[in-house]
Amino acid sequence: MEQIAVISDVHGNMPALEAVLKDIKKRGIKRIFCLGDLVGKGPDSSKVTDICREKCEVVLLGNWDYFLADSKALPIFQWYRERLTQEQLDYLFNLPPVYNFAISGRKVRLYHASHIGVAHRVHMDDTEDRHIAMFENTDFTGDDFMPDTIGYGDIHKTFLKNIKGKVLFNAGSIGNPLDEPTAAYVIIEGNYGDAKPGYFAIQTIRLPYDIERAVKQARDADMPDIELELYEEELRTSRYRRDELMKEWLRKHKKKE
Ligand SMILES: [Mn+2]
Repeated sequence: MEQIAVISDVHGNMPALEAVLKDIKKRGIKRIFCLGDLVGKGPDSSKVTDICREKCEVVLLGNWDYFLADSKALPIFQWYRERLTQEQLDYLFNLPPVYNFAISGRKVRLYHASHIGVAHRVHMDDTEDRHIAMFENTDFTGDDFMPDTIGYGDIHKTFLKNIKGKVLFNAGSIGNPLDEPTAAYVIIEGNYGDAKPGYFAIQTIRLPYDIERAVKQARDADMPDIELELYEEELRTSRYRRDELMKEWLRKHKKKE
């Protein structure tokens, strides 16, 4: 039997990633799969990219990894782009979208956001139809595998749901959790690669980490004001306010002009 760590949405937050990697090491877990969104939001996209690349056996494409690789990204995102080398941007842009594997007779599929693509969001409280659709094969997922278990990230909230005999879980977020202000990741246990039914477990881990150190690193990095404000508030409260604060910020800056 083996343990696999499934991590997601690190978003340039080094103190949170360090806390999780320390926990994974302490447990003697050798295999780490990452569901994408290594970059953006926090100040350390470059370091996080290098570390995930080195430590993770699988790294999948997230929406931020994809969008930041675009040279025509919105001006507010250029700050993040400038902190990555062209080689890192190419690496991020070319990450695979999906990873399929067998474990204790289960067929597990991992991706960042959904079966449609990295920018198609499915929430925890969406309808059962929307959840069951996540098991379907599409151009994005390929059609050579029929999953009975789906693991994803993107929404920064952990959950596990049994639905029509299938399992849907979310690994949450390491660097920008939006359910409680602790780093989250998931451990899967079973016989990796084995098509024969056997013991299987999915466990969510929550870890407190030094949020004030993460905030200080963001301040020292001279992030754009609005990004810093969002980052600080989300780390401390785990409340999602990007849409709301963006509107407020745009209003304020229009007045000044
Ligand atoms: Mn994300």
